[in-house]
Amino acid sequence: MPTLKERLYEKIVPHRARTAELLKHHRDVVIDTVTIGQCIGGVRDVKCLVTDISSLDPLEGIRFRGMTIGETFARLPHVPGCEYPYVEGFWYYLLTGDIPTMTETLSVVEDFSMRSQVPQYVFDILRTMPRDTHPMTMFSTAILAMQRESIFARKYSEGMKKSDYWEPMYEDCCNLLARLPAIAAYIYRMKYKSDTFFPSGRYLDIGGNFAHMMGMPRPYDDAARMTFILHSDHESGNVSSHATHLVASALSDPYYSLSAGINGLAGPIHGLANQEVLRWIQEAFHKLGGQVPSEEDLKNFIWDTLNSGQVIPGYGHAVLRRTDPRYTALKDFCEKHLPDYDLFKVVKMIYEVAPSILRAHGKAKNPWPNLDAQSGVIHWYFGITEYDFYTVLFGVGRAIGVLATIIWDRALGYPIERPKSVTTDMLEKFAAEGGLKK
Ligand code: HAX
Repeated sequence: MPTLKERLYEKIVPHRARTAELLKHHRDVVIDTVTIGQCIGGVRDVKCLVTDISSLDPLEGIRFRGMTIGETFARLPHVPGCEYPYVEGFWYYLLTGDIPTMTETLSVVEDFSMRSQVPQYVFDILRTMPRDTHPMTMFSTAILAMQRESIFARKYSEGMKKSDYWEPMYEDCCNLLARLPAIAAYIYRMKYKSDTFFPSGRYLDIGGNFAHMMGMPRPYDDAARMTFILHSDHESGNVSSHATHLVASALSDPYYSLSAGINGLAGPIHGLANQEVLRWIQEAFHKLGGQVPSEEDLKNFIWDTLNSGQVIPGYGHAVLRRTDPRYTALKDFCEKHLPDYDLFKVVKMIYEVAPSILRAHGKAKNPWPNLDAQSGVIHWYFGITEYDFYTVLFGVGRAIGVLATIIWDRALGYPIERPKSVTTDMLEKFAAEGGLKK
């Protein structure tokens, strides 16, 4: 008698053929308002989400509330003597669409400083986890563990008008955001720095305090500000943002919602790609006996990766069709601070050769790099070579955008999210009847 698992596999094989047939011959058949290709293919390009926090053009890239990356960096108040703006001012801007004055920015710095104390039980929980637990699992667990602090959950159970939902959401989101840098730094120092810690520095902004708690010299504070701002959001359709919004739509509080988003970010073709880039480059170094690869070596290595059925991490994108301007912004930082660093030279060499190889390979719709191709080298340069930590840094940044989004979701009373599913039988029926060709 076949086991359940064997029986399942017998079903999977012919079903795969049905799905492939639908995609090959009936991709453009319209069912209601979407095509069969969109229905099976991860809802690509379907406009069914609203966010004012950021927008994404396939050719231009990201805008934060209408401003390009360059404008965002230039126009928001800067930490005195630093190249990049206050993360707190960026939070103010994302929430309101108004560029804050220095006084308004500093009031958020002070407010966050008051909220930043992480409850001791969070550290205790982290300490009970096996030390080889992935840092993203630790990060997500720490966020979820704080759910008992939720003001939204308490007020909802006490009874609250829908028009008031945004207010405890705001409180929860500020509390959560203010604590994330300390949690991230704690995970790093506990896991990789023999349990040594630097207590939070009062009166420091998020970027400065994070660098301090990580034990990093300047200009890592600026690298942190830049990293957090660039990773904040990429319109709300990406996995981590959408997951956060989706879970929040059930009126789950921000702790449940962000933890879900962070779990999505931990996928290797989403946020974890930044660790994959460094793992992959190190593999190249290792294969070539520790040498910086020549262009020819690198080309062969890229082809080997593709021919073994793996993706080139840091390249391709579901929406973008050009080099990600976040990649360019990170590259500008490297050109200024680490122009002669070997690893940066390799990253640049990959940029020279990978797009034409991906074009020749013929699968990826976008052969250009995304931000993950460039972010890890900065942290590596500052001595954070434990690349499985990189996605946590992404997560601190991503929280800024997605928490701003879910405050607005509640303010505008967006309903619970509930797309409609169809069966493969139904799709085949649409295909047989021809649907409406797009
Ligand atoms: N290397 C090799 N193959 C690639 C590729 C890459 N970098 N990018 C896309 N492809 C392949 C896809 O796997 C897909 O193959 P199948 O038809 O066999 O499934 C095909 O090309 C078409 O894919 P696509 O339409 O161009 O891309 P998707 O929208 O399906 O996926 C991804 C977009 C970003 C997931 C994809 O480009 C990828 O896996 N890139 C490498 C991982 C990566 O860098 N991820 C980070 C993206 C940015 C981000 O979210 N950061 O958090």
